[in-house]
Amino acid sequence: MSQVVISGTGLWKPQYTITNQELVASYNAYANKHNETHAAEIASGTITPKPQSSAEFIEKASGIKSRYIYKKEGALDIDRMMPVIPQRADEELSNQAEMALHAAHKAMAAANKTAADIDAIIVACAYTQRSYPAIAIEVQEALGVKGFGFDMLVACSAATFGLHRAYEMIKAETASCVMVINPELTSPQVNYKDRDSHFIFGDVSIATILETAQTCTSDHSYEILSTKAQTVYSNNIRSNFGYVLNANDANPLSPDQLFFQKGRSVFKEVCPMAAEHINTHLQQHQLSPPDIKRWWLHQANINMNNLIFKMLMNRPAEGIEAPIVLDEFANTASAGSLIAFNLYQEDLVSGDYGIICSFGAGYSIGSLVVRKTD
Ligand code: CO8
Repeated sequence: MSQVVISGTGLWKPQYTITNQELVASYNAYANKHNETHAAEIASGTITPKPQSSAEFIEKASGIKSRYIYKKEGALDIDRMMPVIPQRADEELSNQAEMALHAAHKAMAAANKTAADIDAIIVACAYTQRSYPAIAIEVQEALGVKGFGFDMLVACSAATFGLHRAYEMIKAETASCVMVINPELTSPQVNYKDRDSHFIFGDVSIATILETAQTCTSDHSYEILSTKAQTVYSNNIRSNFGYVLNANDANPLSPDQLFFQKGRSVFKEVCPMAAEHINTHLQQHQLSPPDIKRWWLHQANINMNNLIFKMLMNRPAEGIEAPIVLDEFANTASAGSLIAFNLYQEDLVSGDYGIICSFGAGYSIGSLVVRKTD
């Protein structure tokens, strides 16, 4: 059976950023105005005042200093607290297809591939902006790729689960070269009026090309030894937004329809699950944590990554052993581990082992054990 390799990735960052300081200044001004407007209800105890946010808390609790945002206008406006993304006509490229194409072109250049080489496109992310036609088919059309494309949603693990599907398709010989794209447009689901979650997410797009070792011509490629997926149902991270709200007569933009979580519980429950998952996966290849040269872990919280690394290695990570990209990107839903892979892999040498691992909403955990090729 053919060896499957990752032959190239492409990372696209939006042109706009929001620092913690900017975000907190806007939220605090919004909270002050809200509390002044509702002073009487607050005094009578019918509503609770909005608490203040803090840039220091955000950095210490999460490792996040800044985030990219697809459109900045509106996100910091205290009378709106939501980016302005004008609706496009059906004939125009959708926002997510546009984001996907930026990353796709970079991945194709890194892997030395043209549209004619690609058999299938998977768009995998936490949300797609519409149900159909699939964003993947729109991207396929824009690139001129023959074959097929489909979208899949697995929240934080959409990217790794997308890579699993691509790996299996190549192994099954239903495709020989597959591009997985994660256009994570998270900002429209962020509740910028909520102190506990307004800082968590950023927008980004990343694409990864998988193919058989025989066709690979790129400078840096990684054989995928195997993939491993796990899901365990949890209500601790939820997004209730969906089409049935129409029939529920519910407000699709009310806070309980946007992203919300019990962050402490997620932290406590997911860290041991992820550590055990990684250990089990490595054992399948007679490997143990010290054999791993690079850990491209999910990027939700720096303290989670530090804890998981310590659970596996009994020591803190050094240098770029388990790179953190949260400071620049924040949590980019499924894209985080692949951003870390994109930015921190070229220095590895032939035979070095690495692991890509996502963990989060669902709960869902996905991993790939890889080895740098000759
Ligand atoms: N400023 C100041 N204080 C704050 C702030 C703030 N912004 N936010 C919270 N606090 C307060 C709390 O209210 C609390 O106050 P008190 O003690 O009075 O109750 C205090 O600070 C401590 O709060 P926490 O215990 O909640 O703080 P933590 O240290 O746990 O940090 C985190 C909070 C950062 C949320 C942390 O728990 C965490 O990151 N947990 C892991 C979460 C995780 O992995 N989530 C997965 C996210 S889902 C995902 O990755 C993909 C989903 C799909 C994409 C969705 C796109 C929108």
